[in-house]
Amino acid sequence: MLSVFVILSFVLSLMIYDVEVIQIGIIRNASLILTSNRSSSTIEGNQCNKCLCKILNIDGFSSIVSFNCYIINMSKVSCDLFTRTNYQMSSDYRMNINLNSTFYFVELPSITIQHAPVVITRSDEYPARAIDNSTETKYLNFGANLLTLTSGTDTGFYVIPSISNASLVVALRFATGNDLEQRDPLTVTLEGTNSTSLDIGSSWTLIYNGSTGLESDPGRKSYGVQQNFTNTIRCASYRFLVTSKRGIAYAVQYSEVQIIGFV
Ligand SMILES: [Ca+2]
Repeated sequence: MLSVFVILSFVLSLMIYDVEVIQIGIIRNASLILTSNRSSSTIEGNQCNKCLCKILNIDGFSSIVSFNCYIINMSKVSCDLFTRTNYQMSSDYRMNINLNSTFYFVELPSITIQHAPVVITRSDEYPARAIDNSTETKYLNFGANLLTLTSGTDTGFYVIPSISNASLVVALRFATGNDLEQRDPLTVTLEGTNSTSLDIGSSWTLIYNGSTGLESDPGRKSYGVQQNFTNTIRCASYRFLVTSKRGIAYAVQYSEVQIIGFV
């Protein structure tokens, strides 16, 4: 039987996770005290990122640049929200040690507030940019959005190849983004499924767990070494998750991913 060796083309599904608010930095176990003009908001939820959601859903609060997030109990946090005006009008800034608070600096994206829900658009570096056959475009994911070695890992995307519903993948190839080699993914998992449920309730089978072929930096907007592997599992859909990256950076990025195999 003649097998056709192809680079699979894809119908993109959707991203797994992406963060639109830029978290510039945090100071743990601390709270900032200003003498005047601060607004406080109590959020029902046990995570400080609920404060970010609250900010983005309040019209007129787009100038907020920092906040304290206090953990009240397991199910409730409280946030003090600070604007640039707060800093300009206050003559007293104090950073207090506070084991129940984390202090956040944030930069909000340009947002468009419609009736509902809030529509947030910031960049065109979404998952489809990893499979548009151009190294001029890239997919970038901040993940937890901290300046660490692991930020952006455990993110990825899933795809439904349009060329076949039972393809056999035997190789992959990654290409780097346009800047910041620290963001290059170094290792990745590739999983497959024949389920039609690709997010909640999905069930994935591991096909490959290893290098992206970018250990040796090929330069910007360039392909790494093709990674060949043995696989006998035919699948309808695939999922990539980045498991490590080259250096300390806010995000993971790559300009192209090719899944190579048989139909
Ligand atoms: Ca691309």
